[in-house]
Amino acid sequence: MKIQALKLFHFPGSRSARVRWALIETFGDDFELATMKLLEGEQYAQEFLAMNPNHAVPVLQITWSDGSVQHMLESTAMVEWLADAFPDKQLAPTAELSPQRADYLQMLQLGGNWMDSMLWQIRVHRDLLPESDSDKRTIDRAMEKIATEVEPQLHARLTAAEYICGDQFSAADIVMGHSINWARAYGMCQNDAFKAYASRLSARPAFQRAFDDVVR
Ligand SMILES: N[C@@H](CCC(=O)N[C@@H](CS)C(=O)NCC(=O)O)C(=O)O
Repeated sequence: MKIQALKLFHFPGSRSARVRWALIETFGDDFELATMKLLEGEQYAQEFLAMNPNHAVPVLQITWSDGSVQHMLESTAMVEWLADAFPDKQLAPTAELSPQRADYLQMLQLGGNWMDSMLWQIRVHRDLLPESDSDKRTIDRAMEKIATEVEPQLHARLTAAEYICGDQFSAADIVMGHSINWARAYGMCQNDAFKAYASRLSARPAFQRAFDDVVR
């Protein structure tokens, strides 16, 4: 089936920026962007909860050519779906029995799941919970785990090659690049290999457009 229209529910710099980046890399600019007022609680409006009971961005509203409307959730699934749906953009190894495909999915999930869940713990306890509920030990544990267990794996890859799965940019870099930049904002992943990787990613025009609404 063909896509008639796409609308991305978004918040600047958040996980929806991964999807905005992947959309620009694959589909182009012809989609609607709805920026949510998360800090004012707009994600709890009944209309939004009907699309995403998890009250979170991104939501990708897909209007199909037969007029049906679908609401897709989960940023990592969206990035993976777009990369597979636009094979001419060469953002993913073909879905077949190959070491490249296995490695690509591993790194996409390591960034979008394993690392993301630890970064989210840090975000919640550092920035979102009231002081009385926040737990410094949770922050310390997650930071320690990323620094001692995850960073060395990523560092080894980024010193051996330009991108996370070798010398070609892939959708795994969209998810992993976002998580690494997130970790960098918390003071992790600071050395030269990570710095050079972040510069390579931010030189991409699609990256620049995807993050053009982030207030620094
Ligand atoms: N696993 C989800 C997580 C989505 C998520 O937590 N989004 C955050 C922004 S990065 C959000 O909208 N939070 C608002 C809330 O939880 O109320 C995904 O990757 O799409």
